[in-house]
Amino acid sequence: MINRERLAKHIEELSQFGMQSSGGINRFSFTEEEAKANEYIEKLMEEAGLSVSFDAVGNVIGERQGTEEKAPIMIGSHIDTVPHGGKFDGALGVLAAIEVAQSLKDQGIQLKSPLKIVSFKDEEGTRFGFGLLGSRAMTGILKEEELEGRDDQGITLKEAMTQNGYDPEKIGEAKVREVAAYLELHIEQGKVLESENVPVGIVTGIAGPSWKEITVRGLSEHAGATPMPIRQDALVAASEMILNIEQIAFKYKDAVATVGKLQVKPNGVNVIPGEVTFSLDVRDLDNERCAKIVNEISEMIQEVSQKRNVESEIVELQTVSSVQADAAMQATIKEAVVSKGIKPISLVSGAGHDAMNLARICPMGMIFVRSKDGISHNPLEYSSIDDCEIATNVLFDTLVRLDQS
Ligand code: HGY
Ligand code: MN
Ligand code: MN
Ligand code: MN
Repeated sequence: MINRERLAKHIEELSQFGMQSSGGINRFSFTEEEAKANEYIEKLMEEAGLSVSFDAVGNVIGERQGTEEKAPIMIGSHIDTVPHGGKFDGALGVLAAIEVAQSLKDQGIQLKSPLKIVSFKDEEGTRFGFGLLGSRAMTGILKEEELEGRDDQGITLKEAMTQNGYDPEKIGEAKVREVAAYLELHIEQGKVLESENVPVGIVTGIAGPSWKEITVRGLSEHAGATPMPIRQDALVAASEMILNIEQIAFKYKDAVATVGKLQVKPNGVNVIPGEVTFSLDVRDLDNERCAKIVNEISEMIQEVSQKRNVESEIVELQTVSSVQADAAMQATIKEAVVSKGIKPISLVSGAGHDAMNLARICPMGMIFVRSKDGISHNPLEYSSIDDCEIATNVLFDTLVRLDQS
């Protein structure tokens, strides 16, 4: 069994790194707040008897030997956040993994398999336009040219890495040789477990995000002296596009599409917007349907541009394939859930996770923890310590079962 008071204390302590007066957390990759949070995680990992290292992109890795020389079982998640994020997204998964290691140590339990606990770098992609940096590097799909992504201050990921002592040319060294299995505990960030009245769930698959950046270029002119019929208003054009994006997404039952960021230039009260840049996030568990939706949106953007005499450019940020969780892993998690007397509920993850990348190199399984009101990416994000304790015990139990299988 795990120690719920210790877990609760660590959730509170970690949440203080990047905490804003609004109650939201800003803890972005390669920032001071994140560096301090990583030091805190490093300390907890060492207390839990793990030998800790930082790899070539800044993943924090805690390792524990097994009694047998074999591929490690990996448990991971992330501690970086979205802007004004909550206390649990990613953080709970990392702290639960450390709590499992600490409990193994406290109880003197030796596993056959080596154990690797990972706090992945930049899962959210808040700063540089694409996410899952750490798990992409660890699974060998991160390319050096991808480090050109810029944050809102114009700093590239490459520059941020260098400023923090990492060599962008060495990202290939982060690639892991082999992993026996990957497990991730994460908050659900949706309403299914709450509606089923269960504290934990078994993830069947993860819908991969497709991100684009759209720039609409019109003509900045005088707001008072330019008659309506001759305007090339980039913001009105973008607004029509964004409403159409919503309508296109509604056409596909399980798809979602979101415009989360928007910048207007020159952003003056008395200036007709000449240029607007906005983000697009499209998700559907079916990869083909996701591509079809993105295509339909791209065609619509060109049609609206023509009609409104503006130019539009669509830049690819990231497209992550949707993945299925390994059937045997799902079955093992289900055994652990049932052994605790809990109704086994299986569900899809609409949110993306590092597990999507690990699923390409080894069997992957995810354990979901109930989210109050399904809220996430919001300071109101909350999972009860009861549910966190139950889920962490399911994680512990699943690890021991995997090790014995
Ligand atoms: O965007 C996501 O789905 C995750 O929060 N990174
Ligand atoms: Mn402690
Ligand atoms: Mn998130
Ligand atoms: Mn997350």
